[in-house]
Amino acid sequence: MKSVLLLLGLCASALPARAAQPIAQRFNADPSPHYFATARGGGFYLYATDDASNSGTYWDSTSWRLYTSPDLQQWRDAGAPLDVSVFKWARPDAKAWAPDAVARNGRYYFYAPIGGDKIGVAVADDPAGPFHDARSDALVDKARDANAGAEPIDPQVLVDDDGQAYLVFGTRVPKMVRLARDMIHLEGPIQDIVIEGFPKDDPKKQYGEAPFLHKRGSTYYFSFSTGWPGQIVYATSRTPTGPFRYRGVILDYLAISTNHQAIIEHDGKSYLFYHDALLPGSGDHKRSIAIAPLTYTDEGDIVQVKP
Ligand code: FUB
Repeated sequence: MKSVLLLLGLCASALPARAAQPIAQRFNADPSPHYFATARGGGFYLYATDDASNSGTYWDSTSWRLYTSPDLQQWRDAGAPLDVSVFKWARPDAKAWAPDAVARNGRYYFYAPIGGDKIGVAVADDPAGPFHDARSDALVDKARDANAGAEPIDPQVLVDDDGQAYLVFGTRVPKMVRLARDMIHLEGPIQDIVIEGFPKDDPKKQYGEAPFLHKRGSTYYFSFSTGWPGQIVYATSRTPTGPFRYRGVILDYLAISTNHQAIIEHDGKSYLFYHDALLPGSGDHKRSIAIAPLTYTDEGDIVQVKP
């Protein structure tokens, strides 16, 4: 463990000196990074949309990809821990988009948008799988659940310090719902997330997709993409449910139609994961995940990342 921490210290200072590098030579997108302490030891697990297996004309891959790393620098392609066939209720050609994962109750829960109108939850004893459907139906279903929104995609989960888990998701209108302690049932109604204070002189500052809720100290940070193409921006609140107040830009527009971020903190340092067009042959549907150091001012503002 000590050697992992030492390596992290080294790589955190090394990250700013490098131009943006893809974490793999395989197209991937929509990062969901985590540090998981397993029985085998601790390590980073990065779940992703698998752009390598899509048609190149749409985000129509049907499986997710996993990458692992001891140090955030060297990444190993750990294959496809699951695909949409895990969810028997999903159409076989359902699109597998931006996922998230959470360690809880000694197990690993995987939240998966399926086909643009449902979110499924799978569970495994190991972060590399095998995963199986934790229910026999969707966790969120546009046709079943009130206020699930037009497109319930991009699920992300924050487990707060008091143990309450919050699922955020959605396109164009950000949504939030509490999860039960078993992590596989909704608790209470799905609510719209309110974001106040968007700059009035910029109509493009709005919620698009890629919701991500994280906590630093007693502040809740809600980041998201403003659209297509999108900037990654953020808003903050003193409570997990908001309302959130717009604060600023984390990552400017990239030469790509989507932008999707995740933020993790490890060993006292923060990292922004995002995707960009970084490999030969890149395009809107062939993206690559990269990592950048993320810093905060003394006032808690996020310093804009310039890859
Ligand atoms: O990968 C498909 C979609 O593109 C994701 O669900 C969005 O967040 C955008 O990155």
